[in-house]
Amino acid sequence: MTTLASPTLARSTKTDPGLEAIRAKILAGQRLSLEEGELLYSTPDVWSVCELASLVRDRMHPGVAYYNINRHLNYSNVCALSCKFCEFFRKKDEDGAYTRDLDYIRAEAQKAIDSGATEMHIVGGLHPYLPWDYYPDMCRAIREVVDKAGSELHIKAFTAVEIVHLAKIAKKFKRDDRKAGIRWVLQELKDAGLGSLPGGGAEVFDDRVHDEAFKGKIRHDAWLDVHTVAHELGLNTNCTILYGHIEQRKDRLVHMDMLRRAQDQALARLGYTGDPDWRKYSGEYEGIDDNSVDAITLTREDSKLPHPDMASGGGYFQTITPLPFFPDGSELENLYGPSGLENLRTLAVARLMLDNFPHTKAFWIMQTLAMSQLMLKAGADDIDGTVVWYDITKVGGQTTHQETTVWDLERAIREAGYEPVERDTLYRRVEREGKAWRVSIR
Ligand code: V47
Repeated sequence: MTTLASPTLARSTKTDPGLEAIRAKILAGQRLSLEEGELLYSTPDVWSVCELASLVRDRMHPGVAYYNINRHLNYSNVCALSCKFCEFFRKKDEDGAYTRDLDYIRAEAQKAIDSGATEMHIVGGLHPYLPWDYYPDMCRAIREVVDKAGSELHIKAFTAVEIVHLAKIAKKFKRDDRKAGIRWVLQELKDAGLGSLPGGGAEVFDDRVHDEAFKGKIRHDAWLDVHTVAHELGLNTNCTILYGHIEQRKDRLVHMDMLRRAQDQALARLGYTGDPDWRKYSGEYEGIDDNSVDAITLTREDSKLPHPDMASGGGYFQTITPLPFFPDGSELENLYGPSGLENLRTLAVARLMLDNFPHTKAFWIMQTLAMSQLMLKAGADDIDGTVVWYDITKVGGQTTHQETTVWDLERAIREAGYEPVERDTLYRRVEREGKAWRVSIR
């Protein structure tokens, strides 16, 4: 005779008493150690992990969840690299390879404005032949269209990987002073209209995984350098973690750890003060070279979140977006990719470990809108936007046209129990009358 409940299910419905010490630290707004992160991953009590993440998320963003009206644009899928996890890239003369000219980009900017979008999110492959000028020209072309329309459109563009590539093709890259070339590129792009950096290209900050799955791409130190320089220039940035392929859960935790240390530094630069005593309760600390700044957490009820309109301006990480690996069409097609519960857990762990990140995003394109709804109760406060075109992953046989409506985004958020808030790229509330919009400062 078969029993109804499997042992695994029965176990997962129990509350794990081992999480109580972690709960106490979370309630006190204290930083969790890597060992505590490992417990969040190993406990069968995944629902308590989600509940703890939800508690933190609700403290930081009571009652609301964010979305935006945006368009993603991939200017070229031609890439000098051949990352094993990537299904997007093509070689220059391969079938399906494309590179958009500036007229195409102008037309996309016009369509974005016409649809009332507040953001264009632009990334591409590491094109071996496009000249440096193409990139600032692309930003300027968009700005011209926007100015002519008397409108506004935030350009969130170029991953850290592309920025280092641009420093090389602009002949500004020096091995002995990497940051100087990065600074030059970012300043030029900022002057041309770049508003912030997306979080792609981070993958997993681990050398073994790097060498096996995305050899040739920049390592974690260069990725972090790009974001640090962007912060120093007053640009806000975002970050991702690509999980569920050949990495270990421990690698994900180290990745999160490096990100929060980089954010400590960004926040300290903006005048936030940290907790000099955190190492006393955090145990042995590994994973990042620079321990010179104290831990700064933003998860207490009275924590003041960084905001683009504060006196010092921007210059910090806004959002962590965990990206679940999709094997289809990639060189790692033999792998399964993460399960639904692993997606929920990783989102929740990211919310709990990245205690100094204002936002946690469930990117609906990769998580599905249905799963993103659940993630709003597991730590996420943002589900990204209307998107329209997306070429990097095509979940469940989708085409590049992957669009959702404001109605669907708002419905998903409302059903999950939150008030939907339209935000701009910098998380300011948007006030809208049809296609016309402006940001309101709160
Ligand atoms: O960098 C590539 C990932 C990223 C696959 O900053 C894959 O707000 C899963 O970074 N399966 C690009 N993921 C997307 C990205 C992003 C998306 C939404 C919002 C933001 C943000 C950033 O997609 C790449 C890579 O890590 N990726 N191939 C794959 N097969």
